[in-house]
Amino acid sequence: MPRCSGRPPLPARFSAAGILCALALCVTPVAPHPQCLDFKPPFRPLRELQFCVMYKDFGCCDYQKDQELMAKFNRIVDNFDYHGYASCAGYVMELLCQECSPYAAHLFDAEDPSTPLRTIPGLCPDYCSQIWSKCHFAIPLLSNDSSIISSKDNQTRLCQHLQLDDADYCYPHLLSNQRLTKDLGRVQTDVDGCLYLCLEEVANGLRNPLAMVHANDGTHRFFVAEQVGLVWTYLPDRSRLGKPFLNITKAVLTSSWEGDERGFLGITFHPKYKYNGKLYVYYSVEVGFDERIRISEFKVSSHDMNMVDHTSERVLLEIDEPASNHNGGQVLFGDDGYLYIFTGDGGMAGDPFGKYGNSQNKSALLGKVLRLDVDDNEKGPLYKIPPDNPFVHMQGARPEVYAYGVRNMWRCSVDRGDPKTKEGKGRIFCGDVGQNKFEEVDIIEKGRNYGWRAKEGFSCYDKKLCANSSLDDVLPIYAYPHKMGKSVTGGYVYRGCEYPNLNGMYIFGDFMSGRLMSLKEDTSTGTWNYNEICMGMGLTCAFPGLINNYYPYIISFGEDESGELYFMSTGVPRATARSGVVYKVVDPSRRAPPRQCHYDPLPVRVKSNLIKFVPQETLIGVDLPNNKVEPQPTEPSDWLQELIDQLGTSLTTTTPIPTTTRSSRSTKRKGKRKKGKHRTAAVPELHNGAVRLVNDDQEGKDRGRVEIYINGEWGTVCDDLWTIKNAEVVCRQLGFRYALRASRNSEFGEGRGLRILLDDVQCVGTESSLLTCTHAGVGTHNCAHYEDAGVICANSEHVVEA
Ligand SMILES: *[C@@H]1O[C@H](CO)[C@@H](O)[C@H](O)[C@H]1NC(C)=O
Ligand SMILES: *[C@@H]1O[C@H](CO)[C@@H](O)[C@H](O)[C@H]1NC(C)=O
Ligand SMILES: *[C@@H]1O[C@H](CO)[C@@H](O)[C@H](O)[C@H]1NC(C)=O
Ligand SMILES: *[C@@H]1O[C@H](CO)[C@@H](O)[C@H](O)[C@H]1NC(C)=O
Ligand SMILES: *[C@@H]1O[C@H](CO)[C@@H](O)[C@H](O)[C@H]1NC(C)=O
Ligand SMILES: [Ca+2]
Repeated sequence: MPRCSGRPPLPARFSAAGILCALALCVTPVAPHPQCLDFKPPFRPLRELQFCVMYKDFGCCDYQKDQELMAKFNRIVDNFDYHGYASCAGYVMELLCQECSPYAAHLFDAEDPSTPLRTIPGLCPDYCSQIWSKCHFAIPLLSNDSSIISSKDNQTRLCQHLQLDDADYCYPHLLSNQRLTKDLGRVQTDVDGCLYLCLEEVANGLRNPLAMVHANDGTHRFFVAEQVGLVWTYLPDRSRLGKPFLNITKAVLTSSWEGDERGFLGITFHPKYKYNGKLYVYYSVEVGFDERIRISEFKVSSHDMNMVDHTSERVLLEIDEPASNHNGGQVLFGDDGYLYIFTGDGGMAGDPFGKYGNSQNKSALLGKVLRLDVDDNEKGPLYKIPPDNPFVHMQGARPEVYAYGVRNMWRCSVDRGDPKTKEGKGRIFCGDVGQNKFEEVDIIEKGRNYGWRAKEGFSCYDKKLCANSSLDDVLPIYAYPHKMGKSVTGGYVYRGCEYPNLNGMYIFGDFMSGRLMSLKEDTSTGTWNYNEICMGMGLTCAFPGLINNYYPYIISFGEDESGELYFMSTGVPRATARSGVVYKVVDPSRRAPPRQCHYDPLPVRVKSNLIKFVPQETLIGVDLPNNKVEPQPTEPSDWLQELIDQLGTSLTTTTPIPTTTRSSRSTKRKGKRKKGKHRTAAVPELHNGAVRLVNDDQEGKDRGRVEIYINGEWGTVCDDLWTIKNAEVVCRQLGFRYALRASRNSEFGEGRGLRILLDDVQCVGTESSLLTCTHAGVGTHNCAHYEDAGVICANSEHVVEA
């Protein structure tokens, strides 16, 4: 039977679930699927939980949610007499706390959109009968589901309602189910230790995207370079500016043939870019009949922060390229503030130039890591030699040389270091492409020899040079043979905030085999342990927006400003083919606790049109629950939208609202619903801009979270600068005369499951709805649900707050 893994031989796409599985030729094993009610992976709470302590180490509740559950518990048990409390309070607590279970989505049927979200988690029959005998009187306090309440006096019926189809997952059996609890929170693997990760599509339609960089200026923009010589600006919401940041297509030498290694190859921003506007690029050019590589400095335009001043180019360095391959191409700044340049050995095969090749020849700039000081270069030379460059005093050696013996380093990166301890900070990792046997990963150290052409990986290539005792080379931290891949693409040590499991993992790939790989240092021995990376199987990647497949030609890796990891690959490795995609790497087994990874990007002044990002790739090979029910989803993302709609309506418990804007299922997006199901009640037509107040505490209809109806959907308003003027508009719209408070930071709960539709709302106070106030644009936001806005309205100025 074929194995369901993403191993080569090359399919058009890579996926663990694989094409074979999609054709149902092999059975997808059921992988445990921890998932929270907000459809995200579970996490370790930042602050210790007080109530649902069984989920204090790992689960779906942060401190705030835990406090809410405790308050709910207290409200329920207030109704109990002494005996009721003694027999039932423990059960009530257990039932409430299942919202914090790492399997909450499963327990509450959120994963299966063909059934409504449960109000009480799925229970195992034996436990259900205990509950029934000890606390059936409490059922109406726990659920408003009429069919549950009507069966509360009949144990058989009640427990039938509460049971889960999948007996493995029912509460409390799942707690003792080894398969479900083992390694919970760790990256899942297949039997061979291949790590199950997932991806998120971030940008597409790119022509051989070979660098993704950020300016480290607080804007959280990212820039993607195409081999033809274009660099595009993307905003944090992934929309792309219509005009390129840089366009040097005219100067760049490349061609449309597959595998041409020439072109625009590297870009990096000066560490002080925010203050000096400088950036550096590396590209191929033709000068007369010579092919060269050129390293230039540019400056950003003084009147458009999203465009380079194309007249500002200053050429730092040009190096003749004796052949069209092995052009190196990385430029980056080290932690020391110097510019590092990674050249190739000059090309052909076996580094044939000169007596023992370019790489071992310290008088040649090819086959090297160079280091330059480009600061204060307004007057005098464009660069200086850092005084501690290793060969400044060596006769005949080029003083720019920092390390040598490299063949064709393709993609290098600087380790940001452990977020807490800073361990590893400043190390430079590179993938060095091999000749015909081995690919290697190196850590670059000053003055050292990386072996080529004496060695390829750990093995000798030029036997004579290899035997020379003066070689004194640094061995790779990892090398792999050509049956695993034929062209390494160096990656990054993951140091982002969102996926704590990946911290310290060096993630890289292979251009030819499409393999994704990882290395993790065992700090006690200094050795690097290898694990392949697969795409998650079965439901592993079944989270909103995630996919489990990618194009196989892995060209490059990148980090965004906050340190999250991305890679770029294409289906057709030609500088003219628009089939390149940028993917974000995602760990579906665990995320950082909510709020930990929050940042506020600095504003970007946009002077060209914005092109909204439209993802094109989908999750493949996954049999989603509603496929069983009806085989014709109109769009692949249909089930998700349904799920989100459904969760949205059930979470926003219907608060009576003093106008026509009543919460109802008829507010679903048009066309997204399937016929026959979920009959909709007749309600007055909703118009854009209608608002409702949603208040999880049921305190009164004069206060609550503001939810707004726009283009067929309800969403939240999320704004850290929410003002009383805005509140006035909302309150008046709802028939109140005054706004007493503009509440921020989800005082009335988070509108989880709904989209954030408005941000940066600024009203004068007299507008007819929030839509007519200035705002960031429907659906455009840089906030999260914990900033959801609310209001307290009143008909008298003097109402005292409850
Ligand atoms: C059920 O609805 C009532 C009235 O709307 C509300 O007071 C109560 O808190 C709800 N109970 C649950 C368990 O949701
Ligand atoms: C309880 O419910 C079951 C299943 O719906 C039904 O067969 C049974 O007759 C009911 N028992 C009573 C006492 O109503
Ligand atoms: C880039 O510049 C060239 C001229 O040098 C022009 O023909 C081309 O349209 C430009 N491309 C973009 C995307 O602006
Ligand atoms: C080393 O490289 C320099 C510059 O390309 C060249 O002039 C010299 O001949 C080379 N030396 C040897 C020993 O090949
Ligand atoms: C070993 O390498 C050194 C320096 O590159 C060179 O001077 C010497 O001749 C080499 N020895 C042999 C035996 O090749
Ligand atoms: Ca080497």
